[in-house]
This record gives sequence, structure tokens and C-alpha cells, in this order.
Amino acid sequence: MSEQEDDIILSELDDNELVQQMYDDLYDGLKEEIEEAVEILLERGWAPYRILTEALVGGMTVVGNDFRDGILFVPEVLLAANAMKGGMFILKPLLAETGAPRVGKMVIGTVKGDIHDIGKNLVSMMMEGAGFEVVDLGINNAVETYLEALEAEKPDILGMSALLTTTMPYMKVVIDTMVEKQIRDDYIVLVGGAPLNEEFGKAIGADAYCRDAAVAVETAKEWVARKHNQMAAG
Ligand code: B1M
Repeated sequence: MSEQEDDIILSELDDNELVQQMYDDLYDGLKEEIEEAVEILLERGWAPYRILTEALVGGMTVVGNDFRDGILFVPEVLLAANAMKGGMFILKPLLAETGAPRVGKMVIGTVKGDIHDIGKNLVSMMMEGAGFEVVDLGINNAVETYLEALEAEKPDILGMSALLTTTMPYMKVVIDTMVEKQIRDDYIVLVGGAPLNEEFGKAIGADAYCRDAAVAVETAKEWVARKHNQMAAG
């Protein structure tokens, strides 16, 4: 984006300038620069969650808008995603380091036909940070993969992510199969992804739709507490 890229010394920028520069660097897919900037913000005392939301997710929103408008294309967005993952990789252990007690277990994966994983990874990181054990199935998961994981891992929660209008209906396929096999009520089912909304979550039979990772954590805590209370009540 900027022709003067080589002249910029990230550590000399103030916080606002640095975040703006991160937006540019994310846009340009400059992974090393993003990693360096994340380290600088950490040194300056920024909380990992603030870096994640204000710098990385904020920058990715700009990328998303230009992708939508046909200004950026898949190869460029892949580079941006790769740069974002570089930053997330540094933040992951810090977000998970809160020392929170284990509150529950979640199996999560992106649905069949969909390879978007940044949002799902963010949810996983935040859930781990809040004390959940997370089993991440990755991307492009068929109903069989979800069911095998539920059987093997016995989690409290099944989380599904979809970023495409063409793949979000697959969540219903998974939930319907769980109903068919009479295991639907054994799990809390949470769904998320940019094209979803609360109405869709209800319509497919999920327990809740989660707008973002922070909401996913709060919703998961609420539902797990409710489940434990019900079990305690007999
Ligand atoms: Co794609 N893509 N993409 N893409 N891509 C979108 C989703 C799109 C909206 C872009 C656009 O047109 N504006 C559009 C979908 C349109 C639609 O369906 N209506 C789109 C398209 C069309 C495509 C392709 C079809 C493009 C093509 O090939 N012509 C193709 C599809 C490939 C496939 O999946 N089969 C494709 C490919 C790609 C890349 C590979 C280049 C790359 C993905 C890289 C990767 O993930 N490793 C990519 C990217 C990066 C995007 C955008 C730009 C960014 C997505 C993202 O990471 N957002 C996206 C545009 C956008 O969303 N604005 C776009 C940041 C992330 C933090 O947010 O994922 O929403 P999000 O997650 C949030 C919440 O949604 C929620 O919490 C997260 C954190 O706060 N959440 C959950 C998500 N999952 C959850 C699960 C939960 C709970 C909460 O469970 C409990």
C-alpha cells in the first residue's frame, strides 16, 4: 500500500500511527511487520485482547470490505489472512494464560465446503483463554467428522462456524442428524460466522448464535452453568 514501507520504523510510531500502519501492513499481507507491531504493542502494555480486536480484527475488516467491493482478490486476501495468523500466533498463549479454572469442553469446526478459519481460530483462542478445553476440528468438516468427535471427546459444547451463505445451511444438516441419532440434547450447540444471525440460529435448531468471539465465551459460560445446574437438580 505504501511506497515508503522500507523507511518506516514501527517502534518510532505512536500507538495510533502504529495501529494505522498495521492496517496497511495487514492489507499488504506483511506478516513479519504485523508480528513486530504486535510485539511492540505488547511491550507498550496493550492487553492481548485489545491488540486482537482493535488492530488485527479492525484491519481485517478493511480487507473484507475491499474484497467484497472487488478491489482485493483471493491471493491478496490469503496473504492478509496469513499475516493476521502470524499476529494471532503470538497472542494465543497470552490469551490462554489467564489461569481461569476449566469450565467446560468444546468441539469446534468450520462446516463442509468452507475453508474460512480465522474467526473459528479466534473463538477457540478466546474460549481457551476463558478456561475451556477446545478440540479444533479445522475446516471443511462433514457431519460424520462432527459426530465422531462428539463421540470421542464428549464435550459440553459443539461449535460450528460458516462464512458463506452457501455453507451455512450445512449446520442444519449436522443438527438434524444429531436429532435423528437422538443425541441432540446431549450437547449445547453454538453457531457463528459473519452471514449468520440470531433468527437463523433459532431456525436451524441451535441453542444460540454468537455474534463474535467475546459473545461466544459469554454464551458458552452461561449455557454450561445452566447445564450443570440442571444436572445438579436431578
Ligand atoms: Co472469503 N468470503 N471467500 N476468503 N472471506 C467472505 C466470507 C465474503 C463475505 C467476502 C465478501 O464478498 N465480502 C464472501 C462470502 C459471501 C457470501 O457468502 N455471502 C467470501 C467469498 C465469496 C469467498 C470465496 C467464495 C471467494 C472465491 O473463491 N471466489 C472463497 C470461498 C472458499 C471456501 O470456503 N470454499 C473465499 C476464500 C477466502 C480466502 C481463502 C481467501 C480467505 C480465508 C482464509 C482463512 O480463513 N484462512 C477469505 C477471507 C479472509 C474472507 C474475509 C475477507 C474475512 C473473513 C475473516 O477472517 N474475518 C471475508 C469478508 C468478511 O467477513 N468481512 C470473506 C475475520 C474474522 C475474525 O471474522 O470470520 O466473521 P469472522 O468470525 C467472527 C464471528 O463471525 C464469530 O466470531 C469471530 C470472531 O469474532 N464466529 C463465531 C465465527 N465463527 C464462529 C463460530 C462460533 C462462534 C462465533 O461457534 C461457537
